[in-house]
Parts: sequence; structure tokens; C-alpha cells
Amino acid sequence: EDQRSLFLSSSSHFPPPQGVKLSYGTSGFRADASILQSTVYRVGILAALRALKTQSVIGLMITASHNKVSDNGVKVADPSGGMLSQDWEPFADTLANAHDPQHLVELIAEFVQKENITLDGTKPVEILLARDTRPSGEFLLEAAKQGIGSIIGAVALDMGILTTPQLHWMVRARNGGMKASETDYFKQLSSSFRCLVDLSPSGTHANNVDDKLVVDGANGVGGEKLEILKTMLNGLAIEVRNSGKEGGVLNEGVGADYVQKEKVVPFSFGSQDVGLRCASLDGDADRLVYFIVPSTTYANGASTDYLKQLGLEVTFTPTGVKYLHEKAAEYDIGIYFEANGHGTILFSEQFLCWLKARTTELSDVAKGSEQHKAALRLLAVSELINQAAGDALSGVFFVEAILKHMGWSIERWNEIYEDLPSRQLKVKVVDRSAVVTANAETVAVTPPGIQEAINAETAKHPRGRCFIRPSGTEDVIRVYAEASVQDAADNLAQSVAKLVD
Ligand code: 16G
Ligand code: ZN
Repeated sequence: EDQRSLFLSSSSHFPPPQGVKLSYGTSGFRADASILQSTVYRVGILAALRALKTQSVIGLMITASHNKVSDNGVKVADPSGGMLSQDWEPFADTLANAHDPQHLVELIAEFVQKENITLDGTKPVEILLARDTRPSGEFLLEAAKQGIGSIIGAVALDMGILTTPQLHWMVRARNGGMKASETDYFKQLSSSFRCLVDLSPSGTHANNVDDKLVVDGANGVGGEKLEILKTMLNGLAIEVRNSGKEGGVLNEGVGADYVQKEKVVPFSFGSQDVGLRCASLDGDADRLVYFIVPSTTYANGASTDYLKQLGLEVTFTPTGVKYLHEKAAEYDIGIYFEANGHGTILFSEQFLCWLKARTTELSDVAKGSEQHKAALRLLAVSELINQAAGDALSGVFFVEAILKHMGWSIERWNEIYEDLPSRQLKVKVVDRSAVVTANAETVAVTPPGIQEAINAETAKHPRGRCFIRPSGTEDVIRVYAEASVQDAADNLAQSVAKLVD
């Protein structure tokens, strides 16, 4: 009864926006920040219930990533540090769209009973809150706190302004019984980076690799954190541009999404940077794209061929980190990535235990052997890479360690395979759900006949490949085309876009 009245009074302060249907989407709720208060409040409730249900620490992140600065969003990190379990997404939608406090209370009561959640406050749980640098983050955070506060036994801990992967890392670390402050995060990244550099084979050309790296911070939180992290490292000279301190706008003409989609260099990069190794983060630093001026590097169909040729098993999933992460978790070493710069590496517990045993069991003679070093390297990688979520900061240091290890310049790296020319377009539509795909979004099942028409267009171009899919974050259909030459990729994308229109 206490719980019921607590809800009714708090939820009346957060009426949902009129005439909008919200959906948890590919990576949480996203919309113009001005209509999100009630959604964030309700996600606060959801996170609290999730924490009570799992009896673990849960994360709540307020960010709209690479979207424009006036947008914002909210998503939940599960106990593993990964995304909210997909079987709770429908409840998230239901909560967000409940029209009045009374209805909201009923929905929650029903769900609590179904999930067998105890609301007597006897087993308190914590929810870690964080936000990116968007100005709207401040009042939305307040709404999240109110939501959490309306559930007896749930305690909100404000971790301040963080990158999305930092929050995921903290949730995972906490639940693993480890220290999980920002300092611990910085320490783990810098010490495992140092370890990898120390383990670089002597006699490689590591010394020939330029220490200079220029990073575009997208005028967001990533640049800010990198400024701190870079002071803890030796052997890398990082220059951060577009850190947000120069007055630039978040994600405007800057950031990984802009660089990868538009294939142009971000603001403040130009001819003076030719030959330099450059990288770009997105607004919440979970995407990383390396590039050289004037041309950008990004993964495409040719990368699949290259990986297969290395003897690796390659699998596809639908778009979205949550699908990739889940799939990668099935392997001893699962590496996943999206062409837009998301991705990370997951190591199975079992494999890591085995590896640790290998490094300690070895006789003194075997210590220092190549095998021993290889095991130590893999362990260092498992520490450096963020296993909770793809992390641009940890990604930068991982890439830099590899380049040092291999003695590679960015040009040499770029040469390991040649990208096929590609083009991405988006087509604004009234109803994006008209396009339904199958086979990890490689085939369009509806509207009827469209796949046949795409096939016919594709067949006109040597090495042509073309896919369409509804966006999970905007009201558009995405068109992706590849062909042997740029003109053909452009034409293919154009003609398929017309089919969709
Ligand atoms: C979100 C997803 C990303 C996906 C993108 C696709 C996360 C952290 N991010 O940004 O994985 O590639 O959506 O958006 O899950 P789209 O469907 O609009 O192209
Ligand atoms: Zn992002």
C-alpha cells in the first residue's frame, strides 16, 4: 500500500507526451529531449525492478549517442554489463506508453507479481546512473532518480558524466565484485596497454611507428575522458580535437558517424594532417573509426572475405549491438563489429581460466617462452578491451598496441585488404515497418516483389551487393550498396532508393 501511494504521487509529476508512441528500439528510447522526461522516469522504475529481480547492480545511461544535441535517450545496462535482456523490452514499451498514473501502477503491480519481485525493501539494490554531455541530461537524470526513488529498496547512485561504455564497464565490474570507480577504469586500461607494449616482440619495427595520434572527440564526453587518460600513458602522443571545450556543437560536422557515413574528415582536420593517424569517436564514445586524410577507412564486404581467408568463422546478425554481443558470447573468443565503429571482443570465463592456468602452471624455463608471452598478451587484451560494451577509448589503446606490435603505419594497416566502393543512403518513408527483412537483414521479405527488383538492379553491376532495412532509430529505410567502382555503387544505391520511395 505504501508502494502504491508512493507511485501515484510521484508519477503524477511525469505525464507522458501526447500523441507519441515510444519504442525501446535498437538501443533504448530516443527522441527530442523535450518529450523524454516521463520516459526516463519510467525507465528509472524499470531499472529498479530489474535490479530487484536480478539482485544485482543495474545501469541507467542517458545519451542519444551520435544524434543531434537536442535529442536524448535512455537505456539500461544488465548485470553482465550488456544491454537490457530482450525479454524485458516489451515491458519497457508498455511502461513508457502507459497513459495515466493509475494505469501505470496497475501495469507495475501486474508485472511485479508475474516476475515474483519482492518490494518490501529487505534486500536493497543499487542502480548506477550516468549521462553524456548533453545539456538536457541534467533534468532527465533528475527524472530517472525520481523513478528509482519510487521503488522501495532501490537506491540511485549518480556516477556523473561518463561515456556509455564506462557505465557498462562499471556495472560489470561491480557485479564481478571488483572495484569500479572511474579511476579503476583508467588504471585498468593504462596498465594493460603498458603490458601489451612491453610484450611487443623486440626487433619489430615498433620504434618506427609514429607515436602521434590525432583524435576527434565529436565535441562530446569521449574527448574529455581521453584528455585524462592520455596523461597516464607512455609511448603515445595523443592530440584531442573537438573536445567540446572549443565551443563546437556535439556531433555537428564531427564524430564517427559523420566520418563513416559521409566519408569526409571532421571539422578541424585538413591538409595539414595528411599522413597522420587519425581516429574519430561518437557522442558517447562507443564507436571508433580510424581514418587518414583525405580518405576514410571503414569495414565492408571485402572485410568479410579477408576474415574468411584468415580461416576465421564469420557470422552475421541483424543490426544492433545487442544481437552481435549475444552471438559473440557463444565463443571462447568472440569478436564483433559494425561498419559504423561499434564492436568489442568477448572472452569466455572458461577460456580465461584455462589461459590463467597456462600462465601459472608453466615451469620457470617455460616462463618467458613465446607461448607464455602469447598467453600473457591475450590476458592483457582481455583487460584492455571493454568486455561489457564496445568502447572507443579502450579501442584506441588496443589498436595502438597492435600497430606497435606489428610495426605498422596506418597506411600499412589499410593495405591488408582493399575495401569495395560503397554508398549508404536513407529514404524518408511514412511507415518504415512496411519493409520486413530476413536472414540477418540480407533479404527483404516485404513489400512483395521488392527483393526481386533489388536483385535485378544488383545484377547490372560487377561485384554488386545491395541491402535495404528499416532503421531502428529513425523513420527511414537504409540502403547500402557495394560495387567494383564508386560510380556503380552510387548508381546502385540510387536506383534501389527509388524502388523504396
Ligand atoms: C544503434 C545501435 C547500433 C546500430 C544502430 C543502427 C547500439 C549501442 N547502437 O545506434 O548498434 O548500428 O543503432 O541504427 O546498440 P539504424 O538502424 O538507424 O541504422
Ligand atoms: Zn554511440
